[in-house]
Amino acid sequence: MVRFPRATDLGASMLTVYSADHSAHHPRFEMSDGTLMAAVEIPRRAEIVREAVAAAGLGPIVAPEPFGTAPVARVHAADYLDFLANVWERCEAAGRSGEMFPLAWPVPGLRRIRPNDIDGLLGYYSFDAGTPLTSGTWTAARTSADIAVTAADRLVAGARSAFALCRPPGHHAGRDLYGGYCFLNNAAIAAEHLRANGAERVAILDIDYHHCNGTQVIFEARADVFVASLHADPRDEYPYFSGHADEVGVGDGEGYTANYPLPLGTRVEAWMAALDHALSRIAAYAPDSLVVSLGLDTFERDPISKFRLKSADYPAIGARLAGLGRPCLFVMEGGYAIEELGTNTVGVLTGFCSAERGS
Ligand code: Q9C
Ligand code: ZN
Repeated sequence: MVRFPRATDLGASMLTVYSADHSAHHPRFEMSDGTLMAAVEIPRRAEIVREAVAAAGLGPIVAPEPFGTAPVARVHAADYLDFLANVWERCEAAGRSGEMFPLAWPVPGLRRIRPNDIDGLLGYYSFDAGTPLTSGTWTAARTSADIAVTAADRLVAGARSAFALCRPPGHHAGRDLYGGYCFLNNAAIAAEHLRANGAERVAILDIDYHHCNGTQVIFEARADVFVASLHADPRDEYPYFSGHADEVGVGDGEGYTANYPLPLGTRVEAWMAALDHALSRIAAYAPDSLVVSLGLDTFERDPISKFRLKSADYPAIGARLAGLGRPCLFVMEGGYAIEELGTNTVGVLTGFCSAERGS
């Protein structure tokens, strides 16, 4: 058990935005390894992080404010939002219950024409079969987005940092696609809120174990949001079809996407070297603020991941992020080693706060 200083000893404190609404999304199963397995993206994740934030005295924990549809609609297509809001009603009408999974997709060679049938719609708006959709998914995802916007709004008001305790996570979700346990792209929605409220340039640094295919595709053609990601090599790991080093942006966005695919088994030394490179790119970009997509599935005992970071490594990561000297919004993404998830998350956040005070 690694112990961290209480934030009262740290000097700096950080606001956390949290809501119990996440528990409306409580899948029992997910498709994995060719069968239905116990779901790993479960309510306990957010609760253990909330408990660790409180125990560490990181700072106040506040409820999200309802920001309405506008911030979400800057990122996601209207028909996709409509689908998510109404999908469960459609499922119930079709006599379905529990978890829903898609089984066919309009991949290249097939036609992307919106079907009427519920199973067709699930495939039309998704890119994997591993993401359970449940009766409470829309409520939870919608509040998760409000959490991100509420926390981003604190940066707009002048805060140096804030923590959006989002669940479900968001970084795999595209403009009109769900997948990877993600439905609404909370980090992208937060970045757009910062852009709409005075930030000229925003950088998103994604340190989740998996590549942020959703965040990348949302911003890849733009120069006003720089997206950098450290992740397992897509040749060997989900999401498989995105996150190679030669993906550097498209058109006006060329040069504003940076990918650091790392081998399975990567340890902290190599991971930190990639982080330093990403941070030097971000420093050169000189963003008004930084959004950190904070996944803790880089941890050595994560049940679905294969990096080897240890609990003692996370405060040092927070300190490096503080070294950028920019206001920083932390947005919760993945991390499935439930017992250590609170310790590891709060490790990054207290590491950031300690270094902020020191600077
Ligand atoms: N057998 C996030 O970390 N597939 N998403 C796992 C395991 C999906 C992870 C399969 C992993 C998605 C936000
Ligand atoms: Zn992940």
